[in-house]
Amino acid sequence: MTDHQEILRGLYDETLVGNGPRVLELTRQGLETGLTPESMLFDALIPSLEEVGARFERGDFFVPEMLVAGRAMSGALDVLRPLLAETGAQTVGTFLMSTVKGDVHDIGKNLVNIMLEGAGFHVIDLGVQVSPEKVVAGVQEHKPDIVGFSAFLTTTMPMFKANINALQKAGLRDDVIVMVGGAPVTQEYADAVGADGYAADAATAVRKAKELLA
Ligand code: B1M
Repeated sequence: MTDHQEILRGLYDETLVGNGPRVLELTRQGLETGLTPESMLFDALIPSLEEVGARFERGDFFVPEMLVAGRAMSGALDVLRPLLAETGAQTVGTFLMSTVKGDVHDIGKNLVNIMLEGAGFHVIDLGVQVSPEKVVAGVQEHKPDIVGFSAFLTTTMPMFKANINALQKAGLRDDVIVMVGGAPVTQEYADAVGADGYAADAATAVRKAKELLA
């Protein structure tokens, strides 16, 4: 195995067991030896979390294992963030992002934010478990071009509709483009709740956001 393959393998394995310090060390080592942030993300870190999810579904992993794996990934993302978001591009629009009420997952949302920033968007992140009231207040304060909602659980996806209804009630729906996404979300679901756009991953989210603004 080459050094790079060993680092990628290490990143995958150590994320899987939630060894945060080792994941950080390997991320830095990867950068020092010329691995790209994209390769570390898409060839090791994300596949590892997918495996964590698969093990959780099979009953081989429980919430604590998911938690430490998630933390390990977040640590790596902190190191990669400035590199992924490096851009000379001018601001192409303002994006107000949040994970919906009842949902604490934020890694996917953060990755979308990083990619949007890298493409020149000004991103305002309201965080996780964000209520429709906070979304409305955020839109009033920041006047974004696009409002993005992430949901990662089938039980929290209905919050998309609640958020869109709240925007409607506040008279703001026609002022903003609404995008939705997250692991269980589909184009059909996005259409059914009346969102303007959907994307399955961070790179597609950037493409879609630009398309919707054009
Ligand atoms: Co949770 N969890 N979790 N979890 N967790 C999932 C999502 C799950 C799929 C695992 C599984 O069963 N296979 C499952 C959901 C099943 C379902 O409803 N369909 C699940 C469950 C059940 C739960 C709990 C209910 C477990 C429990 O308590 N019994 C609980 C819920 C807590 C809550 O929110 N109220 C829970 C808790 C947790 C932790 C806290 C332990 C931790 C979260 C850590 C964190 O986020 N800070 C965690 C983790 C780590 C996961 C998995 C393993 C990894 C998620 C992740 O970060 N993926 C996950 C399994 C999996 O996804 N395979 C799982 C990597 C990330 C890069 O991908 O999140 O899909 P993803 O984001 C993508 C796209 O979705 C898209 O782009 C992103 C980047 O490419 N995208 C958008 C995201 N937002 C977008 C917005 C857009 C466009 C695209 O436009 C606006």
